[in-house]
Amino acid sequence: MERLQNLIDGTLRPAQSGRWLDVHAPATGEVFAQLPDSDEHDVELAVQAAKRAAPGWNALGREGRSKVLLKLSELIERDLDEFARAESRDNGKPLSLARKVDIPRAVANFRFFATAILHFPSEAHLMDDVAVNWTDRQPIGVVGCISPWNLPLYLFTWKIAPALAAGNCVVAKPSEVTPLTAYRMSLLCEEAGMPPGVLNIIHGLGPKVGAAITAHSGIPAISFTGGTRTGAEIARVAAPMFKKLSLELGGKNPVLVFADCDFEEMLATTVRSSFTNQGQICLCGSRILIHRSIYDRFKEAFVERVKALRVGDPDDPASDLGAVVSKDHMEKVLAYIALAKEEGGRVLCGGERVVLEAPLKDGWYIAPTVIEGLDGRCRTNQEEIFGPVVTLQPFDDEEQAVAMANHTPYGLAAVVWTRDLKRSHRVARALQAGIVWVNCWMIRDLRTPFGGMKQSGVGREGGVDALRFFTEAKNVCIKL
Ligand code: TXE
Repeated sequence: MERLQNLIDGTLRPAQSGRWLDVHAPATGEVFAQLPDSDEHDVELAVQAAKRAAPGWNALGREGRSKVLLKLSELIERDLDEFARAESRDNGKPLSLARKVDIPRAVANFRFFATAILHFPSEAHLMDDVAVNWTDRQPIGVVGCISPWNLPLYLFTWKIAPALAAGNCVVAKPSEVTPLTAYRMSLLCEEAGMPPGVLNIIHGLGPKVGAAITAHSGIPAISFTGGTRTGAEIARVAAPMFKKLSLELGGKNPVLVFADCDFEEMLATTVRSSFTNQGQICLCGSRILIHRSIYDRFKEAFVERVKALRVGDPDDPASDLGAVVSKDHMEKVLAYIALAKEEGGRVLCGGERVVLEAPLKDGWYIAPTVIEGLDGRCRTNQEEIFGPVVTLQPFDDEEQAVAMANHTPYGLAAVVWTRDLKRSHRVARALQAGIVWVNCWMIRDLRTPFGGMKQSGVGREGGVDALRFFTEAKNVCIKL
């Protein structure tokens, strides 16, 4: 049984507690590894190491730090297939998806910020002949990065890459549900030339390790991605400590399908935006709003495509969906399907656990599920399910569509399907979302601001937004 280790001060080690937690493979439900059951004592060691390493890492300069991050991206790319297999085994997602999306994006995250830091601008403001102001953007020092289980290495690196590029040292906590690829990456840090203490990875439970990072007075900034409830708990602890916070939380994203859309392109993309990664992407479109004039045509065509999706062995290239990430999560999603039926929803396809042949019969699989007939205000249409479940709702006009789309506590992403250019501008600007895709989904330019509003989060990641989050801006005013 492989035992994953923490990375602290450049060395791999078990938790101080000497205790271990089980790691499960969602495809079979079996335990395949163990991770350290760390706590505040391990976090304290990591913070001390990071503090010691920070001056040297900053002094390395942008070029020096860029070289280390570029090397790390090359090493992950060199071992892409091994990382993809590990990600698929740990998360339950199809191997094909891990190969095509998760790991290439982790490589891109390091590569992007390794070069972005070289062009990270500062500003100057000349006050005629009185004074000149320049903005000094210095690294914060030691920062905390806490990430979720749905896109494990993709989101883990999305945080630590800009933090490191900006000159900070990091105390990072991957999800205890999917620790494997963060651990595999920690094995490459020395080869990448990363000095000890620059990146520290502490494995373990959120309420122990994540909470200790959040509460530690030596970590003045926290970047978190995960559930809205956990985000609120982190904010409750960090706010009175005046910590800088970046919170990327949940979503209940609408897909608005107008009658004039390119139907075939919309249909193919909407199947993807509904069920990619078993619907476990906070950017997935879980509420599909369709103009009444094409509602029946959409319903028939969409349900036919969804029924043809294969739920199967994540290693099988023919599988469109793999397993959901944990037994608890499977039960949560199935409970939401039961709730939808209680609320009067009609299940048009899916709606149940899928039991595969041995050795996968104990794995956590759910059939892609489409539900209609629910009111927009019911819990099923208001709460984040975060699984392979979408609802269909008709609308009669643009104003009603926007009102329905905006009527949830969340505001992360939205998709608009229309050929009408003026409508696309009107609707995109009226939607309460941090990201709006028009006639596409999941096209991502890493320079763009990424994040949500309302209960979907605080702050933005990506591009200069991330580099500004991980630096402190100081205005220096010099008399001429
Ligand atoms: O979240 P959790 P999950 C959302 C997604 C879904 C959820 C799934 O919509 O709702 O996140 O991720 C640690 N103090 N997004 O269930 O439980 C925990 O150990 C500090 C949105 O994992 O919040 C894990 O490492 N840390 C996002 C991490 O927090 C704590 C994209 C997340 O765990 C903690 C991905 C605590 N008290 C998922 N409790 C987006 N907007 O991009 C737990 N943790």
